[in-house]
Amino acid sequence: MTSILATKAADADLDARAAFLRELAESAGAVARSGFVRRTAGQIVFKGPQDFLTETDAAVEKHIRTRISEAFPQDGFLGEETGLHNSGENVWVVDPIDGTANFARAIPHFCISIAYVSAGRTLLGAIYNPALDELYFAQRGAGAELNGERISVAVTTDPNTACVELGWSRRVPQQVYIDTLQRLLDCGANVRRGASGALALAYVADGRSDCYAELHMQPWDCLAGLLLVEEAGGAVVPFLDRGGLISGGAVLATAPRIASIMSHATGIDLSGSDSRSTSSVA
Ligand code: LIP
Repeated sequence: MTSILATKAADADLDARAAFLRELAESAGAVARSGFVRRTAGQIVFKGPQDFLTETDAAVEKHIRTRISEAFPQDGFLGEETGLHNSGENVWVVDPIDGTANFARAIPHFCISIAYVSAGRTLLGAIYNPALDELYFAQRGAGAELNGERISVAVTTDPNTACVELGWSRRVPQQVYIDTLQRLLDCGANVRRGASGALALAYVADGRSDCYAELHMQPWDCLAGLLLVEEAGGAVVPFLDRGGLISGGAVLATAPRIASIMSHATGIDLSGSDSRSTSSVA
């Protein structure tokens, strides 16, 4: 009886967090949108070569962190801009503006990415694109959705018809990136880069893209998107099982029928993943 009551209490807690997260993603998006329309070139600060920090990054992360600490004061917080606070079993992992390089140059392709991780598993993920008012949301075991409508990955079987996005950053040697790009092109894939890894993962979840690969991503860039793809029926790397929350790591998230080809072309191993679709990988 106790275990049944405990399970019901855990389910109720997660549902409450899910409702909180949906509203938080949209309120954070309103802060980002107001910063985007107000922005001027002078607001850009470089954290490093090709690494941008805008005033809006800081404002959005402060908004998110404040709301989480008010609602769930015992939870941990890991943000791209302010780092780790109050680590523990339950932690929120946040990229306030993913696609900062786009945001900094007034390109409307950016998002807020928020994941909720408990006991080493991502249970909730939200990716909100304020420019298009598109909210992607996933709860483990309950599917993935875009603006409340269920979504699923593409059914693409032929890499010659595939649209693949390959992420880039200075964290990976340039020749490794170029070699990976060459192997994907040799598969016949159309390869693009949109400079927002989180949005790219969301697009795999709803079938706009067939695969997203990046040789190193930070946890705040990818955890929400990996849950979206998994809940939408895709194959994903076991990012957290490989220590990704601390060190980041390689990311592959793909339509299941081209998963083995994409894994071979990118050199990113999908084994060990508990993605439902991995077993159905061709
Ligand atoms: C982005 C990442 C993406 C990478 C981009 C950029 P940011 O993060 O989400 O994976 O390819 O170059 O690093 O810095 O815009 O939050």
